[in-house]
Amino acid sequence: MGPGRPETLPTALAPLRSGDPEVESRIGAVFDSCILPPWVAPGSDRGKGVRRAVAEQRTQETKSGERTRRYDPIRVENKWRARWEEAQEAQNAARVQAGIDPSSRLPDPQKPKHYALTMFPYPSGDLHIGHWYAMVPSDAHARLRRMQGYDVLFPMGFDAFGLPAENAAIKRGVDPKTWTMRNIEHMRKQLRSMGASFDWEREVVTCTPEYYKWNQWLFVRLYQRGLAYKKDAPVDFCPQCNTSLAREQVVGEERLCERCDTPVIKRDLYQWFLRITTYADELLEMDGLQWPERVLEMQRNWIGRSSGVQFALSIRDHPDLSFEVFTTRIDTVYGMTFCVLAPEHPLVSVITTDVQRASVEAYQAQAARQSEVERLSTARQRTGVFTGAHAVHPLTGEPVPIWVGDYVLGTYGTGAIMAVPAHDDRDFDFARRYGLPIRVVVTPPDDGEGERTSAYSGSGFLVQSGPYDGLPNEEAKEALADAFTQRGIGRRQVNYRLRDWLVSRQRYWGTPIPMIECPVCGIVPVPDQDLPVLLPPDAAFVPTGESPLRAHRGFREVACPRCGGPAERETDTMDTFFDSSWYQFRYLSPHALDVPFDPRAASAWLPVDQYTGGVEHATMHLLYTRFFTKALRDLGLTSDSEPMLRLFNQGIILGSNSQRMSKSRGNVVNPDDLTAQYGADAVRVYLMFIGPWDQGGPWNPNGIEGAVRFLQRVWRFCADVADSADSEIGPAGPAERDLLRTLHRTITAVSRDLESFGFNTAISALMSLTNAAYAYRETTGGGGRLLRNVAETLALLLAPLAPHLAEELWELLDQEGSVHAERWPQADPELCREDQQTIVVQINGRVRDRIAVDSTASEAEQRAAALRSERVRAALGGAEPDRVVTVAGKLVNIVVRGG
Ligand code: ANZ
Ligand code: ZN
Repeated sequence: MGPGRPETLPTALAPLRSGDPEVESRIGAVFDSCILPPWVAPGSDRGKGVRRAVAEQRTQETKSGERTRRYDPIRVENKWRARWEEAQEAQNAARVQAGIDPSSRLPDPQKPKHYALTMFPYPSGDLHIGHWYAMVPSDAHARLRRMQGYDVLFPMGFDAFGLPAENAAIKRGVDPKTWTMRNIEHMRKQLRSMGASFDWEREVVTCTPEYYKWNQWLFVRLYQRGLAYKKDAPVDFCPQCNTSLAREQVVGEERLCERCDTPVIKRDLYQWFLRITTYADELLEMDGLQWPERVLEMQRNWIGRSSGVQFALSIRDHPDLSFEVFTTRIDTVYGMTFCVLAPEHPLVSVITTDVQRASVEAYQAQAARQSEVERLSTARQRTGVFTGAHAVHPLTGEPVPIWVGDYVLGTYGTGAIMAVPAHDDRDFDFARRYGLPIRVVVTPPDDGEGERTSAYSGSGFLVQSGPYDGLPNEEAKEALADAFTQRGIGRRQVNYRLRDWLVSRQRYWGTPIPMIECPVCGIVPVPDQDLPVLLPPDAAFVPTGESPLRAHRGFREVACPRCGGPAERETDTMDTFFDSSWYQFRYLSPHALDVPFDPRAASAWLPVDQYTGGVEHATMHLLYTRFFTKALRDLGLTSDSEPMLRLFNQGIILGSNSQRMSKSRGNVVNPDDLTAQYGADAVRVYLMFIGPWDQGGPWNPNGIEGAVRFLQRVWRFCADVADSADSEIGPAGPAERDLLRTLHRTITAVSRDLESFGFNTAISALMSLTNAAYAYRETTGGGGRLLRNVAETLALLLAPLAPHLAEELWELLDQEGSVHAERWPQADPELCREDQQTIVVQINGRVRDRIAVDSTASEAEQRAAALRSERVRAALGGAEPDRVVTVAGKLVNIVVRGG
């Protein structure tokens, strides 16, 4: 638990009661202890003098019109950003003086650490409103943690390798590096305009040799540990452009090449893989992770562990041939009425009969153009074609027709299935379409008679299953698995959907894979002292079907590090997800020259305490980085097993017409324009006010005006408070107590909401407080010190949300130092409570107790409180009251007959 939480406060204060003289002194004490510096504490003449002087000066300024009565966000924000940067520089300089490298400093041992990480952007050139929506609330949360006393690490960088840079190079003739670096330059400025508290001295840019050298170093370590290997694997390939394509370049259902609209085909290439499957089971352990359940569920599905039985089917007329199938429902084996091979299954061409050959081959060609996702889509019709061949049922010896169908994937299980249409939806559809028999072998809870309109996948008892008839199907599963094992025709098997991670890209703009192939020595990693393998600046991008680096002889031709003979460099580059799999480590010592990261910094700062970013990364990035952390652990580089403890996924911000923002829809909101017009704080507050952060929502052009008005109102209120000389505290009446209660309840609510990313409700609580303060001032016309307390607290509570304005208010209220260096305010639970009133409790007319209840308590609540009283319960001695009479705010009389 972090410091500054209300729970940690002592609660030894007496309840406040109407007319209680205690109230006066209690409120007085609150004012005394309110967040004023000592020199303006009550009774300090010096403070009074200063304050009076300041007030007079302000009045002068106002009279002479020098001081505008409106908040000017642009001027103020520029002023504070400049000051913050100065202060940051000064702090860094001081650290350097003290022998500490600010970019790799360890957490302050006096404070709990908090590593706040938000997904780093791709340097596309322009920060759009979605970036703001991702980063601003993350910044607000990091700022809250700082004020709560944590030593916060909040870095930022650029995920700078990737396809768009290369495409820009091809399209515009700029080289990818120039394009990327120019974009980064621009985006840094935009990020600064947000007023976010990033630790810029820790910035990483993944396309710099300083960074990617360590990609290569890690790649070699993974290779040495057997976690990286090379094998033939299919890629999407455009026969027209003569190049392999990245997934993003294959568009639409028809799977066309993005550039020329030619249907994409699969081609085998010799490529690098990372053995993420080694960690499949460990990746399923998610106990300590405070991540959204849907992300965990997506990861579980992606990993897709399933246990079942794998067994062989022999083929009629091919005595020497057989194929294996994998099933999770061996209990339904008597219901197998056909089986299906994936179109790419090697046996297809061998067993297909001459009559069927033409249609089978046409089907295979068409299937090669589909993606796996499409093949698995439940919306699609399941299609297939008969091979003309038959398998033999392993238990009954009956012939089973063998089909080819693209709903069976070549890459999962054995690439072949036993089809049980009565109990599997996919098989049911298929059987219906092609008129194949459907045999029920597990009885549904109803009688199972009559024609079925869908597969039954629930549990039941076995029928038409020979010796297994009558067994509950779960038992039959075990019995059949045992029988197959004993008879040597099958075995229990666990399968995963997860595949090893294909990291080779036939692309230029990525980290060169640091491997050399020698005709004598085979694959030889580039020795550490030769790292980084630099990306040559002068490579051609003309797509040739191979990696652009292949055409660069100076890069490709190299002496074998082992035997010195002529050898070739690997010319593929790494998937950019490699870069982002460990960037949270590099932030800890971004300029380290001889290690990828300082292990002391890693053990002090990691794991990340709060990660924020889009849910679109649920399976790729978020799974890869978990895998990397485990691999780094096994390489002895870290002691952590998980990279990020808490994860929050923000929603998506839509156009004002509730559609996704896009240039073609004309509903794009440009944050630069908004910031120039309204200031960053207004944009920040509006974005956080739209709705719950995980839900996003449509942009409302009027909403931003509302945010502006709110900030203006807060400023005006604080400016007025600053201008008015402090009046002594008057008699503390109900109005004062109400405002004080609202103030402390607001502290509680805002603290709770900001901690749990409830920014919208936090802001509305601050709006209510502002309204309450205005209303109080209007009705009472006074309350200088109380209003000052409110103003100061408002500045503190607004600091994470509207950091510039809060800073300005803090200065306006004559406070020293930065508001962001202040402690987060703490609510006094006693002041949060309702006023109390005393109620007399009688049993049969005799007074038994006096209890305190909230003055707003209903009669029912008073009655309940009376019945809870220890004394009353003792006097009742377990007897049930016959009747309870309540006089609101005064008396509860309990009537017990015969009592
Ligand atoms: C017979 C059967 C009967 C099946 C039944 C299911 C229900 P999970 O849980 O995802 O592992 N299958 C096996 N290999 C496949 C492949 N390469 N492509 C498509 N489907 C494949 O799914 C395992 C089940 O999916 C297996 O169990 C198999 O169908 C199918 F009432 O076998 B079953
Ligand atoms: Zn060699």
